[in-house]
Amino acid sequence: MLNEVASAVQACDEERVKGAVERALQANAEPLEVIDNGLIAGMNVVGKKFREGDVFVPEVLMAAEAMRAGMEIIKPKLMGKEIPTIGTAIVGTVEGDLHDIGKNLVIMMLEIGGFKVVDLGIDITPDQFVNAAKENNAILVGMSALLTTTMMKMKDTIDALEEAGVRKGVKVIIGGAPVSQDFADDIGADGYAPDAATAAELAKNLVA
Ligand code: B1M
Repeated sequence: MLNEVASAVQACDEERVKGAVERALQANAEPLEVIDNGLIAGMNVVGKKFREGDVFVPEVLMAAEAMRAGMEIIKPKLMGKEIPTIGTAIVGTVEGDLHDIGKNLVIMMLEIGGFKVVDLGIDITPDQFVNAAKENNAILVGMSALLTTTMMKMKDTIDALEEAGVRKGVKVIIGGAPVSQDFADDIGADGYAPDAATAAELAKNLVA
């Protein structure tokens, strides 16, 4: 059943994804399982084909849209009961980077975990992170990067937070395919998470 979700994402077929997700949930599949083993699994295949030059940007965007449509159905199932707000997190994709699918998953999991989340969007400069942290009185800054060419912007942002005198008041977490725990340690982030669910757990532990 989750294969059908994954294959519908690969086919870039939004309606088929919606139907397959609904059927999986009706059959009592765990929402997180549908995300990981259905939607993300499908996207990973598209990613591999993209890397190998078998599909191109338009197909990847259509697959991403199909995945998003599936996420919209799953989100309310994960939200469940009202959770008191832990505090505000600001989350964005770093400067020069337009990838937002992983970031959006992280935001969803942080919201489910009890954070109020301000989604800064994509291509966010260090100054924009700093201003948003101040304006929102944030306790957590989350940065996503998918490109080896943009990951150093995470360090620039941490430096900018430091220079603006807000670094001590926030915890900084990072994630995205090219980054790692070692990289997080090197640039002075408070934590790294390999996936969205782990990011929410890490964030909760850091601000506890
Ligand atoms: Co791009 N792209 N892309 N792309 N793209 C990659 C990243 C790439 C690995 C594909 C490849 O060729 N091998 C490659 C990067 C190579 C590198 O730097 N090492 C690449 C490239 C090169 C490019 C362009 C330069 C292509 C070009 O134009 N020639 C260009 C760059 C544009 C830019 O950003 N300036 C580009 C463009 C695009 C699209 C616009 C077509 C599209 C993005 C659409 C969108 O996001 N709205 C796209 C996509 C979709 C991908 C792939 C295929 C899939 C990424 C994705 O969404 N995965 C990707 C290949 C791949 O990763 N297999 C690829 C699903 C998502 C759920 O996973 O984002 O990893 P991910 O998020 C995970 C974890 O990483 C983690 O949690 C999520 C899962 O739970 N996580 C965090 C993410 N952020 C986190 C933050 C946290 C914690 C965890 O804390 C805050």
